[in-house]
Amino acid sequence: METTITALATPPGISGLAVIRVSGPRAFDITDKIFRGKRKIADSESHSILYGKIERAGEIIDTVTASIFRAPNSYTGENTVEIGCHGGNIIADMIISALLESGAEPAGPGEFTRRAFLNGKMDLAKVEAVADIIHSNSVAGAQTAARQLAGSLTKKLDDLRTKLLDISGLLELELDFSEEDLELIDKELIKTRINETLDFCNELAGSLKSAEILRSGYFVGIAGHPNSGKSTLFNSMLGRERAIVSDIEGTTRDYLEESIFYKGITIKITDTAGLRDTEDVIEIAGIKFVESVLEQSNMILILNDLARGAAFSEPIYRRMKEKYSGAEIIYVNNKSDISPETPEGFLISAGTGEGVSELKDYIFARALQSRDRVSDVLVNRRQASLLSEAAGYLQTALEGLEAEFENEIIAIDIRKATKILGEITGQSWNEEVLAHIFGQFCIGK
Ligand SMILES: Nc1nc2c(ncn2[C@@H]2O[C@H](COP(=O)(O)OP(=O)(O)OP(=O)(O)O)[C@@H](O)[C@H]2O)c(=O)[nH]1
Ligand SMILES: [Mg+2]
Repeated sequence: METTITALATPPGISGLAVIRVSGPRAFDITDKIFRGKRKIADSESHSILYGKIERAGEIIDTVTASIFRAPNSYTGENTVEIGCHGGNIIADMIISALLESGAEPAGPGEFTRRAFLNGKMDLAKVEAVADIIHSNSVAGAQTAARQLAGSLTKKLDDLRTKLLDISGLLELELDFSEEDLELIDKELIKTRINETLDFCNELAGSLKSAEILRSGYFVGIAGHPNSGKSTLFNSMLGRERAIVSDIEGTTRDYLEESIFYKGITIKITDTAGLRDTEDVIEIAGIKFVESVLEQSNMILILNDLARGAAFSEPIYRRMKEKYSGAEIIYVNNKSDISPETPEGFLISAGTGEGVSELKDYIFARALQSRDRVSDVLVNRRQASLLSEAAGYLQTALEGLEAEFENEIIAIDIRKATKILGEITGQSWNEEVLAHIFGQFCIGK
């Protein structure tokens, strides 16, 4: 971390202001080479703001503010300058070029946050919360990530690790006295403690799906036979003519995805190509797409054309239930306006709009319920898989206790679980893990 890095911290494009970050041991003298103010940055106090001009090859580029943060009291833990300049496509680029000419290096994706982690300013659970806040698609998601950034997950994990370390310590302590045939520890208490941790790990790992809904939204796929009215329903739910509707079978060939943001949650609705046996190569390609869409759906609406009978799409419904067991599959009868039948369940007319708002309300209610499992921690895939792994070791430890294995053996499993929990916050880490985490960041963060 000998280098001094720089990048634009705000999104590129037209804006009132832009912020350029400079961080590293030479942040002050590199910025001083191009900054003209009343004082030098290097001579200024931490957490002060200087007003001045940026000069490059004798030309003034912009009038700016320079916010000064002295190590270790900055985001990265290094000397940092944040240059606030005018927005737009040109000015910030010119200032960054001037900084690069003066000895700074371009920052990689997430490199500021990576430095924050390596300097002990932030643990990995907090780093991941930063990514979540940036990418969050729901109000609740952003709030939960903010709590996580404030340390809620870190604190919980630290508590658990301490508990587990205590247990393995006790088990090993008893080992030292084993010659004397003393029963020093209460095995039942140990079991309870392990069980508590196990429950926590399982619960948190199990909240992954809810967390992903908070993070990216609730995915609803519309599937069914051609002409059942999928595109008509899609348009009706969006409230605008987005997809082409016609009475020709196979009108929709690709899939169309749109978002509705409602009551703080993003619902992503996808209209797909109708499912049928066909020779048309383009349609076959479209039907293949349908599968990839449905695979990631939280809910699948099987839209049935009631004019062809209420049971007409049941074979598709059964197939979907079998194939996508992780999703909620719902049978919806459409075209109520042209059929005298009144079957049970969802009955709508996508054409006239009858019943569509009830269906929409149901989808939102389910989306809200599905996030209930998230309390104050937003787990991601990496954390969930570590939690499951730790749970596996704890389960083995419990079984070992049950079978009255040697303390030594049980303590090994508990130590392994402890180490894995440490990987979540980054007490133990490797380059691969860091590359994976910071790869999801953008440049400038
Ligand atoms: N009467 C009536 N007609 C409808 C209703 N919904 C859709 N239609 C008609 O059914 C035909 C097919 O509608 P689409 O929405 O294109 O059907 P689709 O399921 O998207 O069809 P593909 O894209 O071919 O798979 C069109 O002529 C629509 O106007 C409805 O509720 N009532
Ligand atoms: Mg269609």
